[in-house]
This record gives sequence, structure tokens and C-alpha cells, in this order.
Amino acid sequence: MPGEGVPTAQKTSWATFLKSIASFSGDLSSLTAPPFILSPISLTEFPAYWCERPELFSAIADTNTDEERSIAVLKWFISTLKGQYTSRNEKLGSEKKPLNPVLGELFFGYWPDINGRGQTNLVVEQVSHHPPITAYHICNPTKGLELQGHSAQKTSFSGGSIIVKQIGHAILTVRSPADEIVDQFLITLPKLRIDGLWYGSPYIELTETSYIASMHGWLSVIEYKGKGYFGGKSHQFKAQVYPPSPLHTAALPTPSTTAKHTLEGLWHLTSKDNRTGETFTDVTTPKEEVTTLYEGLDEMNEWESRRLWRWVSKGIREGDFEAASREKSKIENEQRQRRRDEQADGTNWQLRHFNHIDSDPIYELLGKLFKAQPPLEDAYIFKHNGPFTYTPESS
Ligand code: HCR
Repeated sequence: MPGEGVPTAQKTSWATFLKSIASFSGDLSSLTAPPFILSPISLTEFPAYWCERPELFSAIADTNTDEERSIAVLKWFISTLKGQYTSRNEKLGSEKKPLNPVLGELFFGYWPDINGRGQTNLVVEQVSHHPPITAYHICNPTKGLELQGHSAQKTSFSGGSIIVKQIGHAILTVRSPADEIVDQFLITLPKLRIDGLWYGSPYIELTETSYIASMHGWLSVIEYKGKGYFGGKSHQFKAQVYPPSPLHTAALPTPSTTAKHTLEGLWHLTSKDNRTGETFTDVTTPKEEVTTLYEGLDEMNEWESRRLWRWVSKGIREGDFEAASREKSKIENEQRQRRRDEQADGTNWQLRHFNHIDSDPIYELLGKLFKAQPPLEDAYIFKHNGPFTYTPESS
């Protein structure tokens, strides 16, 4: 039934919200949404989804060949999708509108070293507010793994759904114990469709194609389909892994035209290797949420997401939306004042953990494997060399 997921008192504001998004293109985060659809979690926490199966991330380093490594990267990537795109439905009942981070907002976390997999550390910084851009750095120094990326979104409305084009990419670097680069991967992000709006129960479906390209010429092409395709199931994918062509040189990676591996299934449940029939991914087992370095909010730095939004989140969680909105206005006004002060002083906000570059040379090179669009992209490079030791003061 239309609107059945919407509380009676909010049906009118939901209809108004839907009308406003139907004629809107750009930054959805700036639109005011009815309370029932608000999430108490900021977008700066989302990069943690990349590592909620830390053993699959660390397994990338335990491979012996370029081919094995490319398959391990694909396995880890597919296994992150359930967390990235369905966890709000599981936790909060439907997809929700996350808190829109302020410029300079931070999130730090880690996954501990268990059974020799090494500790994995996460540093996130909101590097732009308008448009919202979130930069992240995930590293497992013991295993020589480093994932660096940024994420922004461009939204439009089509056929009753919100279409979200993800802007940004991630680069995964694998290093030897002697700190030499063994492999590098360019990871692009799928397009999202937010369905179920009419019913007030939004959920994500992934569409079109994303790519993982390695510096040795291996290329994974991942196609996403939802209900109505290949037998009508939600969250389907088919990944084809192409080996490097014999003509490939180290300077210019080129994949062959025939795939060597095909992996297929449901990204939120299980998938199989088509050739062997063996299970490829299985995300039906529990995942491991990130641990924040300091548990108590008072111990955290004032820019850390959970501390910064604490009263807004409390209001949303407890259904006290007046308090949530009052606290949100305080944060927004403080931000506006900061920008005015900077303008008056002729200064600019300085990023703490990332440097911006206009064009990412790794994106540019590895993007040639699949004719990436756009052919050039900017990037945010982690400032700290070697493992970064976090303290509330250092943030
Ligand atoms: C589109 C979205 C904000 C961005 C979220 C991203 C793309 C962020 C990067 C993560 O790695 C993956 C990810 C997952 C989320 O699905 C996606 C969000 C879904 C909704 C939200 C909109 C800004 C809010 C729309 C409001 C709706 C629910 C009515």
C-alpha cells in the first residue's frame, strides 16, 4: 500500500519530500526529510563498511600470484556490499537519510589483530561539505595493505526511484615486507537505485557495472541486476575476471577479451564460481563492526563524528525530533560562523589527514583498462607516512 511504511503524522511531510526530490538533482543531503527517515549515524562512519570482514581484507596479502590476488580482492569487495548497501535496512528497518557531515568531521576506528591477520586501522575525514565528500584511509601495516579513497554522490530522480551516481574511487595498494609495491588496484563504485519510496520503505538496488583493475592487467567487470532480471531476484551480480593480454606491458596494462573466471550469485547472501561450482562469497555469517579507539564520547576529540553529533543522534534515537533539530541547527550555525570568520581573515579550512590532488595518476593509468569515465579524477591522499598513531590530540 502506498505510504504504508510512513507514520500517520508524517504522511504529508513524506509526500512533500517526495515531490521535492522528484524535481531535484544534485546533493540530496541538503533536503529536509521527515523525522521517521532520519538516521542517527553520520556518513563519515560509512567507510567502515569496507572492512567488516577483516579476514577477507588481510587474505589479499596471503596470495602468491597476480591472478590469486585479483580474485581475493574481488571476493573481499563483493563481501563488503551487503554491509554497504543493506545494513541500514537490517538495523533501522529501511534505508535512512544519514547525518550530513560537517567539513573537518572525523571518524577513527580499528579491527584488532586476531589469529595473525594484523590490525586494520581506519581514518575518515569529511574533506568537503558542499558537495559532501568523504575521504578515507584503511591500512593493515602487518600485511602491507592500504586502501585509500573518497566518496561523493550525485543524485537524480527517475521512474519513482532516486538514482545515485557514486563519484570517487578507491586505490588498494599491496606492499611486500620490504615495502615495495607488489600490486595496485583501482576500484570503481556501482550506481545505486533507491526503490520503495512510494511505500515509505526505501531500499537500495545496485545497477550497471563497476570495475576492479590491477596494475598487472587483471580486470574484474562486475554487473549488477535486481528484481526482474536473470530470474527475478534482488541483489544479483555477475563478475567476469579477464587476464592480462599477451601484448600487455608493465607501462600499459591491457586485459584480454576472454574472461578466465565467472563468479555469480547474490551479493547479500552467497555466490559461486561458475567453473568449479564452489562457493565464492558467503556473507550469511556475522560481520565484525569497527571498534572506536575511545569508547566514551567525552574522551573523543570534539571533531569526531559520534561526539560532534551526540545530541542530534540522541534526539533521533529517542524520538525527540525537536531536540534533534535544535542541536542540528547549533552545529550548522557554528559552521556558518566559521566560514564567515575564514572569509573575513582570508584563510581557508586546512584538511588534517589528507592532501587534495587534481588528478590521480593511478586512476588515470589503470582506468585505461576499461576506458574509465571520466578518464581523469581528483583524489585525496593520506598525509601521514607509515602507520598513523591516533590520540584525541593528534586528530
Ligand atoms: C545515497 C545515500 C548516501 C550515500 C551512501 C553511500 C553511497 C556512501 C558511500 C558508502 O560506501 C556506500 C553508501 C551507501 C548508502 O546506501 C548511500 C546512501 C543511501 C541513502 C543516502 C541518501 C543521501 C539519502 C536519501 C534519503 C532517502 C532514504 C529518502
